[in-house]
Formats: sequence, structure tokens, C-alpha cells
Amino acid sequence: MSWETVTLEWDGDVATLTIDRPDALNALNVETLEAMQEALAEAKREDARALVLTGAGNAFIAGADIKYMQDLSTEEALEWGELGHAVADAIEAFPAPVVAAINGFALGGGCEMAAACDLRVAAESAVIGQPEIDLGIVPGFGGTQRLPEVAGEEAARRIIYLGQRLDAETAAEVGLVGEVVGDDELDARASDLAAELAEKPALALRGAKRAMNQRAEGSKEAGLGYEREVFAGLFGTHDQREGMEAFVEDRDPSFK
Ligand code: DAK
Repeated sequence: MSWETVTLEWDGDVATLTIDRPDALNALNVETLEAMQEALAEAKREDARALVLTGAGNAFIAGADIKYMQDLSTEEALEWGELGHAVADAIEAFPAPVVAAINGFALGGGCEMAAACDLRVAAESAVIGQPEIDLGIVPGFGGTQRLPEVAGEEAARRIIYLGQRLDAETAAEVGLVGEVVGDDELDARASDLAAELAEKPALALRGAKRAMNQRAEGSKEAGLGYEREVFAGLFGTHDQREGMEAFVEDRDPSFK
């Protein structure tokens, strides 16, 4: 299969899923999320032993597509959030380990997709964070639930409440990424890590992943459901409309 904004390439048993919408810094729209779902399903069907998630050009994923989101109604936002959750869940539940190769901006929905991966390697120029608060919304692709698991409660709350964009070194300090490498070394390092994982006993590795995911399950379902409600409820508010309009018009927002 082939898609306009996503590619799936193979090196032996290792699949690489690349978001390929560089003109929009790989921002996620409906088409791209649906393509990601299909590509993940294909990689699963073909029994990938490890998967690398990355972005084309100079970005990993600069977030959900603000131009698409700006006029969504609450009902539309609910559907949108469900699609994003489905993709993040598919990454998290992918049978083999998923490595995020963070090659630039991983903001908003991009940070959330990275958080759904098993391991994160960042290029030294990467910028990672959750700027949604300054658009008048909250993270909606799982960030309120997964970020604390990955980076810890305090760091996650700072990132989400303050809309922080962290450089790669700072992201590593709080545990949001596992390692930082030179920009030119990222592809090779992510490939090496994925290849090393692909050489491990597949059943054991899958079992370890399932068991570790189970640990985090707890009340996450309830949390995600709550996140969907909160998220969608913000669409149509003054601050959401103003925050997104200001982004599109390239001016400072004026919040209530
Ligand atoms: N959406 C749409 N377009 C984007 C984009 C985005 N998130 N990020 C960048 N672009 C586009 C820019 O508009 C520009 O397009 P053109 O003007 O050329 O047509 C192009 O990509 C290049 O961007 P810039 O010219 O801005 O490039 P710079 O290098 O100057 O700046 C930047 C790069 C990443 C710092 C800047 O583009 C930026 O701040 N982008 C927005 C980052 C951001 O706020 N991301 C979080 C998005 S919100 C929900 C479900 C999910 C979500 C929310 C709700 N519900 C269910 C309710 C998720 C929310 C998010 O992810």
C-alpha cells in the first residue's frame, strides 16, 4: 500500500514509518492519521520485529494540524480526538517495540505520538513539548495520561501547564527522551537500536512489552475518556478560537 503523507520502508525485519508532510512540518491531519493507522496495521501484519517512527525533513511532527482544528465543533473534536487516540493506542499496542527517532519539532500531538512509543532517541536540535495551553486547549492525543508515565508527574505538569518546548538535552534530563545524539547520527542510531531490538527473542520481547503496558493500564481508559471530554469541550470557547486564529494570523493571542 502507499499513502500521500506516510511512507513505510523495510530493512530486514525493521519497519520505518515516516510522516511525510514536510511543508506543514508533518502536522497531523485526518488523512495522515488514517494513513498511519493503515501503515501500522501493515507493519503488524508483516510481523515487524521493531518499528521506527520518524518525520521527513526537519520535523518529527509539529503537532495536530491547527488549520484543520481551528473551526471544529465539540462533536467534530470528539471524533478527531478519537482518531488521534486510536493511532497513539496502535503505536502503544504495536506487538514489537517502537522507537521514536525525533529529528526536529515534536510538539503537541507529535510529543504525544512520541510518548506512545517504547523508546525515544532525539537529535540534539530537536524541540519537544506540549504547547496546546497557549492555543486555548489541552493535549488531546493522550498526553495528559502518557506524559506523566514517561517524564514523571512534576515535569509533565510543567510541560503541559506552561506549554513548555524543551530542547533535547532538557528533555533527556527529565526522562522524556532516553538519549540525545548529533543531528547527523540520528538515523543511524535509531536504526541500530531497532536492529538490536529485532535481534532479541521476539516472543519474550513482545511479552515484556505487553506486561509493561499492562502495568500502566490502571485507570488510563477512564483517564483517556475524561481527556476526550475535556478536550472537546474546549472547542468553541473564546480561548480556543482566539488561540488558533492568532496562530493562523501570525499574531499574539488575547486570552480571557
Ligand atoms: N498545524 C498546522 N500547520 C502547521 C503546524 C501545525 N501544528 N505547525 C507548523 N505548521 C505549518 C505552518 O503554518 C507553516 O505553513 P505555511 O505558512 O508555510 O503554509 C509551515 O508549517 C512551516 O511552519 P513555520 O513557518 O511556522 O516554521 P517555523 O520554523 O517558523 O516554526 C514551529 C516552527 C514548529 C515553531 C511553528 O510552526 C509552531 O509553533 N507550530 C505550531 C506548534 C504547535 O502549537 N503544535 C501543537 C499543535 S496543537 C484535540 C485533539 C488533539 C489536539 C488538540 C485537540 N481534540 C480532540 C480537541 C492536539 C493539539 C496539538 O497538537
